[in-house]
Amino acid sequence: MREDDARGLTRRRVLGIGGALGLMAATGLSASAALARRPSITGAELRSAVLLPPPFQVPLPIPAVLKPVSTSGGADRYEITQREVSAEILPGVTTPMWTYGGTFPGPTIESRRGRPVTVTHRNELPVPTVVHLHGGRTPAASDGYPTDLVLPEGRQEHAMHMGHGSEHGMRDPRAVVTELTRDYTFPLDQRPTLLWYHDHRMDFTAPAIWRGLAGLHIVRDDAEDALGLPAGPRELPLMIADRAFAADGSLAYPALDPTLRVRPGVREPYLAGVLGDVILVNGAPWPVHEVDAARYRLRILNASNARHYELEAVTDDGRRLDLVQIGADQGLLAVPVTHRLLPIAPAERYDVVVDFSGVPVGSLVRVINRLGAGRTGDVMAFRVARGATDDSRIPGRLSTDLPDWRRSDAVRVRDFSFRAGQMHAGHGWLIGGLPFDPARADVTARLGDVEVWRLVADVHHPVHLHLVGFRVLSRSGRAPLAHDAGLKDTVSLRPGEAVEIITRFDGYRGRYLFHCHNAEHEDMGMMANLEIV
Ligand SMILES: [Cu+2]
Repeated sequence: MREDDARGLTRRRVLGIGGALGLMAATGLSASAALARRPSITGAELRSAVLLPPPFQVPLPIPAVLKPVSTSGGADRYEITQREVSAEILPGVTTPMWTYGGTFPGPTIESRRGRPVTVTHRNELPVPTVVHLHGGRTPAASDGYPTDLVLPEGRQEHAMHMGHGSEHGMRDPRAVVTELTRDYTFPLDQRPTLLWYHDHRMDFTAPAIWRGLAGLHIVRDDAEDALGLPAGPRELPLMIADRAFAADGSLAYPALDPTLRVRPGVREPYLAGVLGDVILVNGAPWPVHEVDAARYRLRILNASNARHYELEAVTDDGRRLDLVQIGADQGLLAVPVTHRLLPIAPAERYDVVVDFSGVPVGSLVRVINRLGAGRTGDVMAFRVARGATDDSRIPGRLSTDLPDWRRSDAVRVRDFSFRAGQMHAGHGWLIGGLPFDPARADVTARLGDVEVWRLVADVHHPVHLHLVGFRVLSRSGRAPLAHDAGLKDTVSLRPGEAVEIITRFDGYRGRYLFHCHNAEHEDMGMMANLEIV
């Protein structure tokens, strides 16, 4: 495809709020009619001002596994310093980034189910930070509530003046603010799965993640280890994230306040979400990885702010390899589900086995993005380097502990709309017609209660609940999709869609959140309180 064609395609397919919403408003289209013409992407794409490398040249980095500073007393203790570094993301280009421990992605933490972990985060960045372990079953004090700031050293007095919350002026009397360091404690009493940690600061989550504040956290247990799934070098974490680069090599981002301190939000036309034109996997642009002709377990996370992908694995001769899904956001499925095309929204994870054994040695398997155009249509590639023996397996039965909540178990049904609207006299993204306010009680749920939630969207909204996993019951009155299987913590609402989920609020009491994980939407109001009592 010529570059000109690719751009034209991008323009036609990328509709933000000026697209889908305008379409519905201006033409009086019903939601179902809009659904039929729904845009494949919500957001607008930034274009890099540096020369981009050809695809499949840079080796896939595997984030280092962090060593604990202590393992005594039945718990593991880690230390991570949040600091600015100069990274080389594009070959020969220097990019200042905000990192966990000096790398993007940050170091991976490997944990065992039920073995508590304490991570001491030290903030050496120029702004306050908040760490949230996405998908963690975490006591509220360590869940990274957006106003529970860790201030840079010497900023305590300043924050007091501004009212213990965001410097944007939203006051939160319950905020617990610390200076320089904070201990986050994770019991990890939960199903084994791929979690990720990232910044969650009030009003500025999107640009902070964009600058590099994201890392992986894997939880394992004996039952999963015993399944015989591909392991060791044949298990690969893949953190997919799009970025764009300015002429000086820095990450481009259309922040209204480039210091990320006072005024949140992004410029037009990026209000519906910021998309980059470079696809990174584990922090490398369109990387390539040499594999054996054997099964691999790919633990895929979409860490993009707003970009959705539809992933396919395609061989040189145009054959599509099966993507055998074994796990979802919250761990193993009951039985494997085979996909050819796997949609993945921001913050979702899929645990997938791909078999390279039938692929000729020396050839390439490309992972492509069916929602992309031009360069964003490629993600990464595997080069099958050698024949190999393979004693891994995919058991027909993967787990037997998935919750099977039924509608009749639910004590309550709640409805929430996720729509564009007015906020502070400007553009916002609202849940139930309201922008986020830390001081407002949105949902109060009793510990142990089962509830059904009905979530309705205008454009794409990947909706995430903290603390609990849930199951997808229906999509617009129909059965869930194949990739909705298992236990989720993020569900991708598509334009005009109504999705029902069911969950049980268990684990811990306290103040939690639910929000859209389009990070720009989240910063522009699309978040609400979930109080467990
Ligand atoms: Cu959203």
